Amino acid sequence: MAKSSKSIVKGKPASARSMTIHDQKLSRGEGGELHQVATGDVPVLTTAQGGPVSDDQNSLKIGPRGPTLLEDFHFREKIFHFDHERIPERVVHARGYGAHGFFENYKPMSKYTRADLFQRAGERTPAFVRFSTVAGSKGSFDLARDVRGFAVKLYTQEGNWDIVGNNIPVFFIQDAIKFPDLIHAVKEEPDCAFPQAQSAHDNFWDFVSLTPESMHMIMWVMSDRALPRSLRFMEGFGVHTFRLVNAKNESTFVKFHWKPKLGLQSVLWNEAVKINGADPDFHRRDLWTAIQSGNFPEWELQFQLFDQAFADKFDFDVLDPTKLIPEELLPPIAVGRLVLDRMPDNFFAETEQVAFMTQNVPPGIDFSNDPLLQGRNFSYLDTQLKRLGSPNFTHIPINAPKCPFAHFQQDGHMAMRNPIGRANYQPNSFGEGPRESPQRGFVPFADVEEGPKRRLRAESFADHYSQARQFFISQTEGEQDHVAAALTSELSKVKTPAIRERMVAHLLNIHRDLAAKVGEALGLKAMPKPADAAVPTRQDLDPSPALGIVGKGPQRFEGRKLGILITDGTDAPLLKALQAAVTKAGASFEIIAPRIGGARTSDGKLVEADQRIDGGPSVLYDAVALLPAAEIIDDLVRESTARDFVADAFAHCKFIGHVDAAMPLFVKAGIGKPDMDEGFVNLAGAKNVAGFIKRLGQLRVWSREPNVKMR
Ligand code: HDE
Repeated sequence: MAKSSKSIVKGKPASARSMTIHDQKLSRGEGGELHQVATGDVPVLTTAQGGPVSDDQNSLKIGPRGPTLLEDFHFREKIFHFDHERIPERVVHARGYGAHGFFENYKPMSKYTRADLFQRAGERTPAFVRFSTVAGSKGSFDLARDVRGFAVKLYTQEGNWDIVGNNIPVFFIQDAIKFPDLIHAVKEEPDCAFPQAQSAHDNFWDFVSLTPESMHMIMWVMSDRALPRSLRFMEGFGVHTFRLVNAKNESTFVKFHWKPKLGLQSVLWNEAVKINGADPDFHRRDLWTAIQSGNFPEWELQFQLFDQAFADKFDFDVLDPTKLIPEELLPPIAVGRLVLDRMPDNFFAETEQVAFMTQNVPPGIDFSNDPLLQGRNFSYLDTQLKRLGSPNFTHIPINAPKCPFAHFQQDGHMAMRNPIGRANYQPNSFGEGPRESPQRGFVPFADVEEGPKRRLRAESFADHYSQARQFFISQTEGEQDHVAAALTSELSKVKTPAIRERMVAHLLNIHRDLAAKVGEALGLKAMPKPADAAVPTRQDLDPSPALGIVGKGPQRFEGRKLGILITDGTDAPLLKALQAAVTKAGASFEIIAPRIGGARTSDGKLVEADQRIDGGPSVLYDAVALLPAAEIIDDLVRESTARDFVADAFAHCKFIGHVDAAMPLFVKAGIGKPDMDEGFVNLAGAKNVAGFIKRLGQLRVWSREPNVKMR
């Protein structure tokens, strides 16, 4: 083969051709490649063994064109390490994002629990939280219709306590033995390996339509709860019934709730689909930005406390994780607050390697017999060995307790903490090492259990529809429409007609109107018979307003984001007034302009843009303000992304602040004068700006929804 003339090294020696970029001295090698050479205080690059490296641009070769030599230990080590950078992603909840913070206890809870973190008012316990989606892989998008994981690790003085919860208070299944089936069904189908991060396919709906116990959870995942606007605007739930145990060994049942200080908020499905394209990292970027800018998200921990006598009043079983206790019947009490105030230094080291385990409980917290929880207590330890590769995963700083600890466990892969001294066992007669403590140690609550050993589902777990119905009737009309639309859209992706029908048969047991709406939207030729129900649906359960989102809106724009579209010539005083008012409301804004370099406003100053208009569609904002200059508007209406910006904001029921000059853009986006409802606010004048900000607290113009028919 002829030698390419390019491969023959010509040129002057490296030293003759040096340059400086960003204060870094760079020099060119003989082949023209750039070298960054350590000078002054810059550390010298080394191998993992500590050996200084002379050249990190070229592998060792015979002559300039090879072959490469096996002897090149630096190359071999670098590639070897790279080849092993990945660890298995979580089998569920693979995509997640974590943050550090603290839990602050409001008042002593010693009446109910001896757990140390609840004994003193104002005491802070370090915390790490990881939020996640369930079905998608690590690289999937944030706005999947899915349950969100809400896993909290509290580094208490009596060991780590993990509350490994979700943003939905119930679950799909009642017994842990069904978990692999559920997850196989929802994840991508094994032959074609799609769809990614979506339940809208035959396998999932086949499984759930054959599993009536999942119907309550289906109502939740088809509701707006499965499309949170931000991880900061979600509730969290421990799901199972747990126990609190006090110093007298008395037990109280408890359900854990996390309530976001900024209130709940979700996005519409059409919005979610577009956000996933515009910014697949929408949720993690939001959390990162909030924490980095000092707006620390906060949740209140609340307990629903009850005893056996209270539990016995219900037809359902408090051990059944497909049921909840309505907050109106048992108001949760506030216990403390969780604040997230620091992002991890390194995503892999902390968020990826954090190992949550339901069985991590301190003395004073205990389990119930919920069969799902019992199964989880087995699964989480097992999964850590698979993912982190060694029983020493507690040696990784994110998983290590922050209280003193001592045991005789030793050796194994990557052991970092090795026992010192002679006795690595106990009892020993050398007086070495730790000893058990009947007083301080964890003593399981001594519940009395008896009964035949059988594979059985309790009859008290048999009502699968009553709480599903209660959830549905607790939603506003608009939210009910969203549930119907989500079911229609998911089932429309199901290819097997029998599965669609089977689902509608279940819906008939939940709510006839819902079933009728979905049946019609699917184009069913005839309505099926209602599914066989082990227990008839209770029609007498009252709506529980706590289960909705819109009805308990925060009535403030704090923590939300306004998108402000500007052009050259935008009214500078108006822009400044708007920016100041948004900031004062505790919210943020982004400037969107036709060019990323920014726009020159009416005062001749250049205002930098955060987004070019095609990269900052209105789906990324909670509300928008359109401040184009009249001279530019003809150019702007010709840009389809500008028209989409407005059309989407309208269709997604967002508040739209504007100047008169924006009118042609509305017309081009198909929004006529009669469509301009109370969500349109003319911003001319400072008073109007204040009025606009006040209205933004409603978050959306829900009264517009029936007119836009956005499904
Ligand atoms: Fe999980 N779950 N799960 N789960 N789960 C895992 O543990 C499992 C369940 C939840 O951010 C895995 O470390 C079984 C309910 C969260 O790292 C695994 C069953 C709830 C996270 C596992 C359940 C959850 C997980 C995968 C049925 C809400 C992410 C990787 C009995 C109350 C934690 C890992 C994080 C993760 C098993 C059901 C929440 C395989 C067997 C119910 C938030 O161990």
